[in-house]
Amino acid sequence: MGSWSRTVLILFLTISAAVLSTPLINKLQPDKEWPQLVKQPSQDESAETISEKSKGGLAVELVNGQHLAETVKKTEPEDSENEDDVSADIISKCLIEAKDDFQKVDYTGAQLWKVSTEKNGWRVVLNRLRRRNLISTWGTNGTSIDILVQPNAIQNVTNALNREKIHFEIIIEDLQARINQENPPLDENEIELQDRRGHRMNWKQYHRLEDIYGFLDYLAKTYPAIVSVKSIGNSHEGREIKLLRISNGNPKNKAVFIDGGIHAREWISPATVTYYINQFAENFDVEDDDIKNIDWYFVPVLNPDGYEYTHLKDRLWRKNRKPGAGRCSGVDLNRNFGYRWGGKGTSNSPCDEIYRGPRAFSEPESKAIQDFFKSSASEFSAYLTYHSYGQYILYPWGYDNAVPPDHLDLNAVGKKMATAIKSTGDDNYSVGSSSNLLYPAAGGSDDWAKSIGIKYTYTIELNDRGFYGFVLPTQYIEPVAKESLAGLRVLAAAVHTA
Ligand code: 0X9
Ligand code: ZN
Repeated sequence: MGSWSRTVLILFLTISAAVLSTPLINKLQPDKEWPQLVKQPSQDESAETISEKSKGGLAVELVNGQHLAETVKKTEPEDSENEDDVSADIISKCLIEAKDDFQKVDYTGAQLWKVSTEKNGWRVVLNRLRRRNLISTWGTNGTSIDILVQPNAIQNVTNALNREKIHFEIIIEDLQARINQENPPLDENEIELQDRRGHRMNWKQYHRLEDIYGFLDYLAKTYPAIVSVKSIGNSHEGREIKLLRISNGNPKNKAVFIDGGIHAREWISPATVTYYINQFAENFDVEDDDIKNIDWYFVPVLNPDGYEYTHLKDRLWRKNRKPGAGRCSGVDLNRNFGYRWGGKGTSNSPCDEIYRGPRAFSEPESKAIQDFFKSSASEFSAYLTYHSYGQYILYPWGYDNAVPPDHLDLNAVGKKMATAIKSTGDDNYSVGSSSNLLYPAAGGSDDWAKSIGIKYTYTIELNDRGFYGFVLPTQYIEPVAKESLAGLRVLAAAVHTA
């Protein structure tokens, strides 16, 4: 080919590429921009895994408008979450994410609003805003829903709500300011204390995975007669999924399984589960017989990659860290379990917060749980999975508005748990089936546990009480964990009488 024809060909290709990519770029409306990405010093750069820096690629993943998840109530028109297309908006968003490696997501100016859902149509309006990526939805109850509004969407969302006369109030003026205050570093005295204690956990702080795992290993070493730790699998990025067992070895014991941290940003969950572990292991001799005569299995951080990611990159990340092959990453582990997988309240779009993954148990983290139950000889009477927020004790089914045959037993025990919690702390937990009380959402670990025959299966949604959302300050760790432990004791008693 002559040099003239080559020049013409190159010119033609360049113009075609520009024309073809234009619609994608134009799709980015101003109100669909992502939160500002500002380089912030990582708390501990050295702790970042190689995969965070190079393997996964999309280290800063937004987020924007995708933050919850919380799906449509069954009375409302079907959302688009089950549709099979990944829109150009989302694709272009993912492309933008890809180049912003290494940076920490900054929520300066982002706000949390509590919006009334008293009238049926109001949720429909909110779902519309969410689908347009103007808001993301967080916790909900019967009368309101919390929404995260990015700074550049505040005006549009205000106008939309005012137009429909929907009531709302601002709960958090600046989310980044709250994030900055949430988990202050330890003072010198505490650091000295840690050294003497033999582990770093203190329930006055939210800890990194290394501290949590160090604590589990410490307990196994200190109390080998009753405590053992093993790894039940590895996450996408190769982190161990550690399981701790506490047992007096009585062959008649029933078993109880407890997990935490399925959702990365719900920090109060691993904090609470480790609090229980500490309570039982450190005081085993003087514990109630109900506690001593149960084989306890704890996985405090079922999503270790996501958990670390919330410490290092994006405080509000929910999913695991399944690499997205150049597109959005992460699977919602609580949509990936294998009972009625793929049903309501799930998405097949990798960019969604409630992405269910390509198939049931596609994720190493959920698969680890399945494998563990397959190989365990223990007889499990209860499965509790800890989340936040909203103070709920939820039992199956979650996949749709139906209840298992023994739902009255589950309801009765749940109510007793709520009463015990109320009289220990002061929180009112609501009890009911999760599809009924929250929203239908298939593929949850609770439904799967129930489906394999575990009687007392609950999702516990811990605090916030309405002021902090997922960003619950550290002074709440102890009260939340302590009152919820009262509920766990009721469960232990029920296991013995079942
Ligand atoms: O949506 C969830 O996965 C849970 N709520 S959260 O705000 N922590 O994300 C509720 C799960 C309830 N169980 C099922 N739907 N199976
Ligand atoms: Zn959750």
